Amino acid sequence: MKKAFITGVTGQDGSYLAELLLNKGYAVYGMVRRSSVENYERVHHIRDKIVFTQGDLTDQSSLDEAIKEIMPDEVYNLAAQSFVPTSWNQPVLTSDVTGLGVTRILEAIRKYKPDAKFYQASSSEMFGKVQQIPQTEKTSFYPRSPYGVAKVYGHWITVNYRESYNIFACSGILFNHESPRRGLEFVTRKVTNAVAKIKLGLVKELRMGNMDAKRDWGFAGDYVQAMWLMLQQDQPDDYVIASGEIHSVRELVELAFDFVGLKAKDYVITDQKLFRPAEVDQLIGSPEKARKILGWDSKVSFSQLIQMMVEEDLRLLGS
Ligand code: NDP
Ligand code: GDR
Repeated sequence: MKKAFITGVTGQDGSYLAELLLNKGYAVYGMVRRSSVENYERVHHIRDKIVFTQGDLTDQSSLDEAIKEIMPDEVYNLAAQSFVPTSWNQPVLTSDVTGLGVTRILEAIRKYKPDAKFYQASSSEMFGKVQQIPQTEKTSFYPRSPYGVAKVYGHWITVNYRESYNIFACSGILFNHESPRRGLEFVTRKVTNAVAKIKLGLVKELRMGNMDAKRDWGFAGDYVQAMWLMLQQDQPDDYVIASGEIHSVRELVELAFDFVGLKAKDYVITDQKLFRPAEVDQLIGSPEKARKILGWDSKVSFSQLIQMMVEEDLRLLGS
């Protein structure tokens, strides 16, 4: 039985990836941070099937011990301080967790299980102020937040450990992917949750930041398949994972209100406090390489995704 170790297993992607790997017959080990209240919401339905180990990406010895004890065949590094606005409030923490954390886990692999295959959760935020449209594996990086900068470091240290130590290390450059399990502060979930609350009469307005920003959005359940596929290839490599479609935040908001028969203009207020110090105006990825080599494609469309999220938020709030 293959063993997989997931950091960030309590996060959106960690929960979908754990489900996928369990279905494929893997023994799944997940790293969790100690906190004063338990945080297993996204994995509660598979909690008894995962072996949890305590650790933190800022703590080398916990990573060393985890790798030494588990001796995993595959390691998926999904843990990060992943919310872009927080990276301006906590730039040093973000660099430490999201950037240096990658070196720490690679060091643990190099020392104790060098033949483990490694997946790094890189991000389209590395493209930031885009140098090419659409963005591919060859497009230069120009990050626009401390988060984006930390991810560029994580990407290159992954490439470097592959080249220096021959570790089977892959960097998946994933564009925004969402789901009903998305954190409430990210724009899609913030909008679908607010729309459901407005529909149910629980709140009266939705405060938004920059509605002109454009993103390439897909469904998290599709995107975790690409992570696994990367580690099943003969050679380690880096891949852009994207839908290849671009939509604005405004379109997202209007679509979500349309699904419940309301008009966005009656409820949305623009709030300057929600604008970012430096914005990523537009992102659109080319999934060509992933299509050709991994046989991967984004299946759930933008409109299906938003509908799924609105319906699930209505169901959750209604019950
Ligand atoms: P989430 O924010 O939902 O999950 C982040 C996970 O990291 C949580 O399990 C969190 O634990 C854990 N974590 C945070 N800090 C630490 C730490 N210091 N040590 C150990 N674990 C920690 O992110 P997603 O699931 O959306 O994203 C997964 C990864 O993919 C992240 O690295 C993200 O940056 C990256 N990414 C995400 C994209 C997206 O659109 N979703 C796109 C591209 C990249 P806890 O539950 O305790 O907070
Ligand atoms: P992003 O996602 O920064 O792309 O990072 P987010 O959903 O936070 O923002 C997307 C765009 O929407 C604009 N926006 C708002 N965003 C939020 N959160 N709240 C608002 O009220 C709001 N109004 C407008 C933002 O300005 C931005 O342009 C996500 C994270 O998951 C990262 O970890 C990941 O690496 C990237 O996606 C790819």
